[in-house]
Parts: sequence; C-alpha cells; structure tokens
Amino acid sequence: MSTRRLAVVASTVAALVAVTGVSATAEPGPGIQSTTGVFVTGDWDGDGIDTAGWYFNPTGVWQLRNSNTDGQEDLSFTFGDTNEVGYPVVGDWDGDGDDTIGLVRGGTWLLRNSNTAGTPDVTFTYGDTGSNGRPVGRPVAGDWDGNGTDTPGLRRDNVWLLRNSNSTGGADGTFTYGDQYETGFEVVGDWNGDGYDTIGLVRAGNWFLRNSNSSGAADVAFSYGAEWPDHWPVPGDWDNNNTDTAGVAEPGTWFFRNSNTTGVAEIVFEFV
Ligand SMILES: [Ca+2]
Ligand SMILES: [Ca+2]
Ligand SMILES: [Ca+2]
Ligand SMILES: [Ca+2]
Repeated sequence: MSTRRLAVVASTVAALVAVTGVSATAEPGPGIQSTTGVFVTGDWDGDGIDTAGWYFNPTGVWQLRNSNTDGQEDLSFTFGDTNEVGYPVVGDWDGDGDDTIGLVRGGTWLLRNSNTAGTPDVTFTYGDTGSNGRPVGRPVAGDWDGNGTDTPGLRRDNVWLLRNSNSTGGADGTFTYGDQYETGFEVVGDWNGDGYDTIGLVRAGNWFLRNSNSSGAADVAFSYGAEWPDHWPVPGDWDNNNTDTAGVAEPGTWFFRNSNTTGVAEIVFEFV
C-alpha cells in the first residue's frame, strides 16, 4: 500500500457566482482528452462502491478495477476504435445498479449496458458534432431526475444542457453555472445523497458543487487536489453511503476522500 498522501494546500475558496442569461459557445479550457487516456470511476460490479477505471483512446481499450486498492485491472476490453475520437462516459444507463461504459462521438452517444467488448446497446443523437469530429461541449452523465438511470448532459462553456432519457431529443433542462469562458473541470455526483445527481466545477483544486441543477452559487466549496492536468477530478461514492465525494487521479495513483471538505486523501492506491 502506498504511503503517499495528497498534499492539500489550504487556500481561500472564492465564492462562485453563476452568470445568468449569457449565451456562450466557446470550448472550455481543459483539453478534451489526454494523450495518456482518461480517468473514470464507476460501480462496475454493482456493489454500491465506485471504483477506478481508465480509458485509453489511442486503442479504445478500457481497464476497470473493482476495488480501490493497489493492483491490476479486473476487466479489460475494447470499446472504441483505434485513435477513437469519442469522449468516454460512464453511467447506469439501464438502471440495473451497475455502471457501464459509453462513447460520445460528436453528437452521437453510443452506450453499452455491460462492461465487455461489443456493439452499442443504445445509440442516439444528443448535441452537435464539432469540426474535429468531437462533441461541441463536454459530455457528462448523471441521474438528473432521480429515477435510477443515468442520462446525458453537455456543458458548453457555462451553459449546462441536461436530458432525462437516453434517446434522441433536446435538453429537458438548461441553465448556466460557472463563468463565461469557464476554465473549470466539470464534475457530476450526488453530493447530498438525495438521489439526484447534480453538477459542479473544479478550478485549480477548488471544488464548487451545487445541489440542484439550476443557476446559482455553489452550495459546497472546498479545496482538494492540484490543478488539472496534474490531478484529474474523479468524484464517486467510495464508502457506499450514497453520497459522492471528491477524488483525483494522476497517472498511476488515485486519491479519494469520503467527504466534500478540505483535507487529506483517505484512500490512496496505485492503478494504471
Ligand atoms: Ca447498468
Ligand atoms: Ca434519470
Ligand atoms: Ca443530490
Ligand atoms: Ca460516499
């Protein structure tokens, strides 16, 4: 077991105030994909605990681990093409209790209901395709209406567009959260354990979480981790108490915390 602990710099967390009524189309700051892959977390085996995963877009290979401990992947399979342009998403698309994988290629969502190689179980159009073949905006997924299934969302700058079904159509809810030309990294989770996933932003290690999918100020703000891309924000439910809390990953090491507060990592392990 690693003895490394995440150093958290105590810093003043500025209040995040949402700007309303501003239309924005600019791409957010962080690069949409890392050349070394994308860190993801999900409940791959349906035991109630979110665990680590990794998607390597140059090969389309997913590597998932079922415990937050040092070790190799429990699952490894290909879903995606060589030099895949799709952005990885994770969610419980069919509401059976386990999280599975998906890709967003431009405006096309390709979702699979098992963590295995194969063709998409669900395909639909949501959003637009940019000139580079990637989605316009950053895809997210969450259970916005508390019915047990995760469905799509997009963040375009500070405009969030959420949909409540995995089918072709428009946004069911749209609001602004964040600044115009927002540089933060978007996160989604059930921060307060009420059964609804809501949104958040992580700016340079400062987390700004909101408990409703609406415009307004952050409900919870704290510092955890370093600025992206040193630390990739990966929230999840590490202790199976139905609340999602902060986590960050850097290549090879994962640092999870069981509360949305400033402090050190409570779970640290080496994976990928
Ligand atoms: Ca599922
Ligand atoms: Ca839902
Ligand atoms: Ca919630
Ligand atoms: Ca938890």
